[in-house]
Amino acid sequence: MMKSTITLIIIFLSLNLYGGETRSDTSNVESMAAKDARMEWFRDARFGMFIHWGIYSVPAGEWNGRTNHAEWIRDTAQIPLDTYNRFIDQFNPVKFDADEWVGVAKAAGMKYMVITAKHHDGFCMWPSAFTDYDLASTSFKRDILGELKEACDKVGIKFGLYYSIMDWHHPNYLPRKWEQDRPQDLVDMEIISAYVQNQIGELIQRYDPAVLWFDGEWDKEWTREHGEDLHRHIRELKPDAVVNNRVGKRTRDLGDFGTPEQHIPAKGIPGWDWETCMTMNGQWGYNKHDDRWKSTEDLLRKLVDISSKGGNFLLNVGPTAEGEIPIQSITRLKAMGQWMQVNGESIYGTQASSIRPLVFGKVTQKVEGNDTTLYLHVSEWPEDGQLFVPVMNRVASAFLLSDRKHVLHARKGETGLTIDLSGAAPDSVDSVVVVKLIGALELNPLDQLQQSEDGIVTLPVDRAEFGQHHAGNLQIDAKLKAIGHWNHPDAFVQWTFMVNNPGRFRMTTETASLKACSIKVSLSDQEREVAVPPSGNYGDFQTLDAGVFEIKDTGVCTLIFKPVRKDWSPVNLRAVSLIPVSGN
Ligand code: H79
Repeated sequence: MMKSTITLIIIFLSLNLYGGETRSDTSNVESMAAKDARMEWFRDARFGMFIHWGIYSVPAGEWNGRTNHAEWIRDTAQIPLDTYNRFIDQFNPVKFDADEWVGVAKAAGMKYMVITAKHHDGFCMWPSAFTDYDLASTSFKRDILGELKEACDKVGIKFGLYYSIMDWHHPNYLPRKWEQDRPQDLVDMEIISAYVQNQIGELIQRYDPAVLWFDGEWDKEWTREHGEDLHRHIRELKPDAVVNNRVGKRTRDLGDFGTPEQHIPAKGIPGWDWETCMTMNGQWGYNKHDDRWKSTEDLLRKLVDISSKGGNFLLNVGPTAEGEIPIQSITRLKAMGQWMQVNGESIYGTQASSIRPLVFGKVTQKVEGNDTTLYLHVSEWPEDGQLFVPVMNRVASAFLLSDRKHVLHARKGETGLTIDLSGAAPDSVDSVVVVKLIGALELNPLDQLQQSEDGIVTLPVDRAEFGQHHAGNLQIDAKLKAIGHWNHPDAFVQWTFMVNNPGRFRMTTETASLKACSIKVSLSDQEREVAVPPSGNYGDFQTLDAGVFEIKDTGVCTLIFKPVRKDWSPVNLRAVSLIPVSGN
């Protein structure tokens, strides 16, 4: 009697809590349960296709002899409106076949698609009631978005729309600095806000999009309040639409998910949904000269890296003005699909794993009931056949995902599990080993990087975490025992470790590089630029003294090495040491 009264009170209290969270006056605040329900498919999906297609596809990246343009071409080549508008007449994608595009996404293992309904140029890829600057003014009289939506529905792919708030055609949006066509004194963000809401309403009504992917929100004239109004409007019209954070000002409290562009955060975005969007070559829109294609291997590793950090991968294609997805994209997506066919279970519906960086590759996981399944993505198949994970659980079973009958023996040691792989890698890029654990994941508490008794902190390369950029793939060079392929200044390296004896430390590392450049070193609250002198050769290492840093408190500490953008040239990096400075 007593017990059930308490239970009732608890139920009542928690109901009341939910009630309190879903206040109707601020529709942005909702219960966790409602958000979870809306996000379920998105969290399971993990892999989607981004499509950048518009009248900017017509010039194919080339203008007046320069070949590095794409969807920004009206701005980057400073093309006057009436010149740009000639592309409208030339846009006639007779080869467009919605089923074919959707088939490519499906075969790749992608679960959703997001296509540019309107990019920054303002041209609308559907017949809009709110402007003539739209598909209806081309000679192509078909409903492109409608055909794609229908094709997606047929095969169970979620259909989403990209919409740029920035608009280089609307007379009331801000003109570009160089622009003569639209005068500054017509700028009126209330008109823009209404236009955006009208068009989003129209898109929802016509195409019922599962995702609304905003962009071009960064001009300060688009305010948080505009974003809130738009968001509320969407919630009223389509409560289950998944909306990205660029609806407002990229904050965590407006929109459903974060949108790292062209990079993969070092630790994902803990406590929030996120999606990395990325190009397959260098550009979003079609550019016939762009041959900076990422390899299938690189793309697969990025998909796995993103999954292991709890995010989605929205991988871009830029079709031609005729309506064809470039063959280079198709071959890569096909190969990714073949891998997904075998290994999809280790990607879809998985969660980030809290296991620290491991030499062999990445880890994804699933929790089913009380038990945990680990998916070990082995990209460096160990020569001795021994795979170590610092996990203390008992093992129910272990096997290769490519051959479930291939049972693997797992040994429980003092510091974790060792799995006996015996045999060759089933996949040269990423072989998945499934380990079914009993109970919730138990990490080895002593496994964290620690200060030694003499106060020294050693941060080995194989325990570094990487913040990856699209144009590169930081990785450990096994021969040099160093971090290499640091090609892009937006890629960075970090370590987290435990400090029990704080104080002042001299930081040293070893570097090898061809040209002088600088690294920004951040430790606790201190940040400093450290000059890296060239060593002359990527294999010749020299000691770099990064100076003295102070760690004030005991606890977990993060050290970050970020390139200084100016004059960046790749640096190979070896273990970092923090040595206590005497006289502490
Ligand atoms: O739609 C894609 C990009 O067009 C858009 N977001 C993705 C999803 C985007 N807009 N702005 N940015 C990305 C970042 C700005 C890049 C710029 Fe540039 C640097 C604008 C001008 C210089 C890149 C290089 C675009 C034109 C030249």
